[in-house]
Amino acid sequence: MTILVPVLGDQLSMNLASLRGLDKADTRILMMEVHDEATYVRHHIKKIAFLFAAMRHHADALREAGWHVDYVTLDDPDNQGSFPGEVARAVERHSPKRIVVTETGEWRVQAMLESWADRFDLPVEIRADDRFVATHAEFEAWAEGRKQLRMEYFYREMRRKTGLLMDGDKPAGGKWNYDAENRKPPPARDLTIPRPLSFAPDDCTQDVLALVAGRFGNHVGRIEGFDFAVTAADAMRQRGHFLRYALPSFGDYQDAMVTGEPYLWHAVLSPYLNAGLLDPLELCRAVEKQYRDGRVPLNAAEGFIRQIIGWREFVRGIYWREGPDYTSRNFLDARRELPGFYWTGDTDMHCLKEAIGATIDHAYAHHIQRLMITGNFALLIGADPEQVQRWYLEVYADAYEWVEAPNTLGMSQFGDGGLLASKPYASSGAYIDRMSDYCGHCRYDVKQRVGDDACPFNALYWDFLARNEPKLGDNQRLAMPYRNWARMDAKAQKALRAQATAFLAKL
Ligand code: FAD
Ligand code: DLZ
Ligand code: SF4
Repeated sequence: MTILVPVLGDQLSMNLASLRGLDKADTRILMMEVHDEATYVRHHIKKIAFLFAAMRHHADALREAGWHVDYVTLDDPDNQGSFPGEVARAVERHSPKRIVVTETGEWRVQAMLESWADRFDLPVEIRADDRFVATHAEFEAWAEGRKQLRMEYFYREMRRKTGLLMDGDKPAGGKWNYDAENRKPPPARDLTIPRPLSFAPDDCTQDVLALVAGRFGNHVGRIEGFDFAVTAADAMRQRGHFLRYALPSFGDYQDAMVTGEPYLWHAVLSPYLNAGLLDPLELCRAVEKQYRDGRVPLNAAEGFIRQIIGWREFVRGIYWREGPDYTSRNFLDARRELPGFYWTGDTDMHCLKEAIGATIDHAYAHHIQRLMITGNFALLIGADPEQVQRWYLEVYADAYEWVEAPNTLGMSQFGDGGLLASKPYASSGAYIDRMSDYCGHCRYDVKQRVGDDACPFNALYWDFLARNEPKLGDNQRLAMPYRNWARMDAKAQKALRAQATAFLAKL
């Protein structure tokens, strides 16, 4: 009697929980390219291509390992276009005695899985996704009773749990966090900046590119230049490349931004981690080894490991703890439409042009571009966080709601009122100028606050603080900017607010 195991697009791991312990002869794996998943938000065309190509290669790898796989392509004339529709067809084909599946990365899809037992009148076993370090129960136990949830304390628990960068019960080097060493200004653009590997599409990937270009040509981005890794082996090559060439300076330049350099010393591994081609804990162990072998400094290794077992695990914990309504929270009551240039890059603000341009070209932008350029601007203009959140889900190849929503709605837009971040990540042009070379290439003057040539971020920043004072005025971490605002004379305040109002009216 057959067991049916649906494997979703972000479950491309050979060691997936739902496959463990099953007899290959009795198991039918179901993988499906479905229209609903490709369009519930209009995903970047390269994101869809990456996922379908990676899914097809993964199906081959599973077959080579002896599994029976039913693979439904998007252009199969019988394709029902949805997970439930395709599971229904597979149930018809195989009359399974039960369904086994790994929990998903989104409340929307989780609700589908939970409805299948009734719908198909079959036992459905939903297994925990153990590709993460913390279980839901562990996160709950840690969060329970705390007034504030702060990543740093959770991260220390994860260091203890995994033993990563631990010397006995003490953190390696004596400190938990070396971020103070990680804020170097941008280096000059030069040939020592590593570039991620580029992978030429094989025949299977070429088929996907043609299919996706034909069906989703009206989605953001272009299919040309597609060079993602789509197999676990190639993802491992990019991992090795990162460890060797980029990791040593990862910490130093983590917050830097340079014109024409979309990747800098970042790993460019998130699409592979999130789809399941790479294992996060194994990656962290490899990073630690680089440090222990004396090949990378501690600030780089610690900074990187914190992103994975700290931030990545922390945002996942928040997403599942907070429930399906998390994505509709709007603490600041922000209602503005996200400007159209988020989909075209057509703006004269150079920083936004760079960040959005990279996003459209590569379905990638590094963290500080996402947070301090596109996120910061959306926050300052009062864009509707739900719209902002959908944009991020659409445009990045690594975006799945469990990781994207807390980062966008929580960290970047303060939509959850400070659950995830202790203050809004709002800044004027001065921060962007300090951490990038963007302002030198811009038609605006970052030093000016009012006038035709003034950097828009400046007036928008003060206007943001002034307009949200009833909600943010007592935030201790904003005490200094609010004091500076209060010290400004009424005429200067009025001029800044008028400048912001005029800019917003033209958006
Ligand atoms: P690196 O900078 O090299 O970092 C290494 C790894 O650490 C990443 O691959 C990622 O797995 C992990 N990581 C780093 N920061 C975070 C974080 N804040 N949350 C979770 N994991 C983190 N990351 C996603 O994976 N998917 C998203 O949809 C996503 N949306 C974001 C939206 C906003 C508004 C912001 C500010 C950040 C978002 N991030 C998201 C986090 C981060 O920007 C990306 O993980 C990172 O840019 C991926 O590129 P990289 O692999 O080169 O990362
Ligand atoms: C993102 C995505 C897309 C674009 N297409 C598919 C698909 O056709 N088939 C599939 O199994 N998964 C796809 N995915 C990933 C799912 O949306 C993802 O599994 C859920 O959002 C849960 O994280
Ligand atoms: Fe961005 Fe202002 Fe700098 Fe121009 S001057 S790049 S708009 S921060």
